[in-house]
Amino acid sequence: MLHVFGHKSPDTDSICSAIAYAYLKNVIGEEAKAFRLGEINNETKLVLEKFEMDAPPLLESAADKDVVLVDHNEFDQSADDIEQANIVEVVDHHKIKFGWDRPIYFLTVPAGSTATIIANKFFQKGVKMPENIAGILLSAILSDTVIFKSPTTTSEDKEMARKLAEIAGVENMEAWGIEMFKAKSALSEKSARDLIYNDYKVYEFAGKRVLIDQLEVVDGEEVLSRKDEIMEEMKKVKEEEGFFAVLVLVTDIMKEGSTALLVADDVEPFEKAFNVKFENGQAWLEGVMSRKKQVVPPLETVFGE
Ligand SMILES: [Mn+2]
Repeated sequence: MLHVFGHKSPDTDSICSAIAYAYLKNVIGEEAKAFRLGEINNETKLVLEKFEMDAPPLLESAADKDVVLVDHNEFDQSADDIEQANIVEVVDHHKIKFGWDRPIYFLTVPAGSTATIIANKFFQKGVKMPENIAGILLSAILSDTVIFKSPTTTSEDKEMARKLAEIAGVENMEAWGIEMFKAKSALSEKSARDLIYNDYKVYEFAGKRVLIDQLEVVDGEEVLSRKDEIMEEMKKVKEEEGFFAVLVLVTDIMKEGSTALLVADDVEPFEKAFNVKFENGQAWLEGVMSRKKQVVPPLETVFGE
């Protein structure tokens, strides 16, 4: 049986793409089941409730299992024992950072979400899509593209979203998207540590490990009023894990930009990458909505990778 899962600290795209792809695999005669690599966030919870679907179970171990990776291709972001698994396929929309010692299916499309790629597979194969699958795939597209505001958005994302909305009976995509982001922004009850690990990924830039977390919010002030507490915790996380830096992006989807909070051994590469000055560990990054497209590439350039 194929074990289908997205990245750690799962977002809506990772969960919904895994569910939909496992469904498609079963329809075309390959036994498959969706899994998750961490807790479901508030936004994904709302999506699954709305379309009446269960969250996939937590994957205990990937070792010796046949696995399909969706929405990621970096081992750092995958199951801890991913290198003991038998990876048979990858479907992703991130930069390729993958090597394997056997031939596999590897599908990468520079789309705004993995859900766009999975939706397209249904249509290409002529597989009838249930309403709830269309609903969760649509939600994943809205989530990853920040309701089409992110510069990662492609015409294919919009085209797939339109088709999915029709099948799912979602009349106002924008309104549903904002409802989702409001659920995602409900962060007030979270501890500072949970905020840092809310939607984080660990990257390696020229051997330096950097944790980059993103909080997509409808109103940035709510989180930023807790700046001191969050920065204290960022320092602790950095020390405990031996990171070169911990960067928290508070992305304000209405103002269309991000406040960056940074604790680093050296701030200079970050200032250079984003062309800003950090004051008390804080800087405003105008227009920055996408970690993948606007944050990671300039850091890679500066760190010389
Ligand atoms: Mn994604």
